[in-house]
Amino acid sequence: MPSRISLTQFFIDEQRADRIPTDLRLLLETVARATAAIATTVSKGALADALGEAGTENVQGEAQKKLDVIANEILLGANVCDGNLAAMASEELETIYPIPTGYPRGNYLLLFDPLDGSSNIDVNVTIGTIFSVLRSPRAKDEELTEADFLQPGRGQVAAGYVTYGPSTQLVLTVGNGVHGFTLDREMGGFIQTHPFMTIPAETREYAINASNARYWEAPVQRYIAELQQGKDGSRGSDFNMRWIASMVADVHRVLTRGGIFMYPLDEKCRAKGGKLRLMYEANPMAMLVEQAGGAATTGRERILDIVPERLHQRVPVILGSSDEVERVTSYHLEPSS
Ligand code: AFP
Repeated sequence: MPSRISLTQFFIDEQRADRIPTDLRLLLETVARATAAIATTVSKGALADALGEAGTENVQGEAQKKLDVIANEILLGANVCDGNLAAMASEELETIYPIPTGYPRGNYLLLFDPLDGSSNIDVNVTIGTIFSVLRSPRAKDEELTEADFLQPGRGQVAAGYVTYGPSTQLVLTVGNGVHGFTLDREMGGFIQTHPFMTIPAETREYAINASNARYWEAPVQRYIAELQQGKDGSRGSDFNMRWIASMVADVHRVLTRGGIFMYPLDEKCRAKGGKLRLMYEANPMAMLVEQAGGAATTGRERILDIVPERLHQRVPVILGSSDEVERVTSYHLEPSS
């Protein structure tokens, strides 16, 4: 067995190398502990009465599952009192959640999708939590507004996700590569199992919801048609397709063995700007993918350069192995597109 370090040891090493300050380290440890608690509930499933509908809707008009609500409450509750945050924002909350008066305030903003892949909860397929950390632009005694969160993703100081699958894995970056950790339930903590994850530039695997094919724009139609023609077409090689319908699990596969993941702009989601949320889905995943040597665009621009206009803004997402992302992006940028 290779010798392995705990998440705490990893953070201490990063701190000693001056790559993260103490307050960011403590914040990320709190997030990790919260996700371990979510993992416990996820793994109990029906035994914890955690499956099924909550009977409520979130701000996006989507029916909430019980686990959406439970995961959101665990993350809010764990992070409210540790003194490292100025405010939080969640897919499940209409607006921002400033740290209430009476609790110490810190220097960071935490954004999260508490439970990504809700449609997979009841069928026992991998789901996850996605998070992003930004610097607060305000002094600790100043009130925050939603506008303080609207920073381009390139300003993230940390980003990560946790997959609740056959094992629970935390994948994160603080700007020095991407590191994967597996939850050891007996020891009660995360252990580094995947140091410096990298995405190969080339791939023969793609992920897209093909049932939307008739709504896609011409560059996506062209790209996917070429992949499907395989070795009989211009690409001269066969491509395989996978679609889990939990972004967190599809991106985890890309980070583990390469691939391209796409939720592009289409006629179905054009009015909303895309399907996936910029601030707590696309941005953290784009930072992780770029840190792992991959690329992430909307088809027309780098995701991390987008200046957000709204907290719950949606964007098209194309990310993964750089050769493929660059190819499909170049199709979008051709003058006829
Ligand atoms: P939830 O936010 O409801 O969990 O939706 C999951 C998701 O945003 C993302 O994780 C998937 O990639 C995508 O939706 C799946 O969308 P389709 O239902 O169109 O396959």
